Amino acid sequence: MSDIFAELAQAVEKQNIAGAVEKTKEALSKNVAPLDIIQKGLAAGMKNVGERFEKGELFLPQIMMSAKAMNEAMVLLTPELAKSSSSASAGVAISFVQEGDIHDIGNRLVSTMLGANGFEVKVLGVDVPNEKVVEEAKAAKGSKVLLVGSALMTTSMLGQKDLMVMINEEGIRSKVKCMFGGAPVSKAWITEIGADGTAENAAEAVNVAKKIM
Ligand code: HCB
Repeated sequence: MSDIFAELAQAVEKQNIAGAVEKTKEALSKNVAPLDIIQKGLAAGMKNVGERFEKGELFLPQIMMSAKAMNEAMVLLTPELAKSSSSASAGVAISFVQEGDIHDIGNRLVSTMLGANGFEVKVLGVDVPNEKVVEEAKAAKGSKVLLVGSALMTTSMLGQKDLMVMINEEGIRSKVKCMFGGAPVSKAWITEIGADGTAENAAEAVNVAKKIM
């Protein structure tokens, strides 16, 4: 079984878009759990890509192709994750990538997983201004609201602090829970900005979301 995970990771690392799709189909046909395909295979490959980018072994065009390979595989996996969807309403999740940031792979994973676990997910997309997040949170009044923000850059992460200030000033802090994530986000940062939680991956994000709601 570990072979298929290594092959999935390798397809992402080698920017093999068709290969990532084929290996995902193969894994699904062998009844490998969709979440394992993502976490043990595709996302593990993406992690290696990030590390090699940091060492200067890979360049931006290659990363874009790896990201495409991962996203194409996710097209197959998203409906599979939705099949196990629970019908209980865990609340409304407003999901977004912070302003100035277009990294959406992780945010999409987290959004998909929350949707498959009873949350009604509203996806705002990438490069989202805080004003838009606050507007959506206010519009969702009456429901339990969870803000699910992602930031992959140390620069865009600062927007999370601004968002916390803004929701306090707008008087909606008591109505929303705030879960932020992304590679630079740490527990210390969450405490510093007064948010409610963070998670290292999509499965943990579901647990944290349920706990803080
Ligand atoms: Co990009 N990039 N990038 N990039 N990129 C990073 C993020 C760097 C860390 C790489 C580096 O230099 N070491 C770096 C940021 C440095 C910094 O600020 N400290 C960086 C940079 C600098 C840039 C550009 C500025 C490069 C340039 O143009 N010179 C540019 C920025 C564009 C912009 O946003 N304005 C850029 C562009 C790109 C792409 C387009 C080539 C591509 C993104 C494609 C896409 O997303 N559609 C890309 C990628 C892929 C990466 C790396 C290699 C991987 C990110 C990724 O997808 N990881 C990344 C390196 C790294 O992260 N170490 C690199 C896989 C996913 C599954 O993990 O962490 O996103 P994740 O999400 C996890 C987890 O964090 C958690 O669960 C997720 C699922 O398991 N989670 C949450 C996420 N959100 C959560 C929210 C919650 O509430 C809870 C949990």
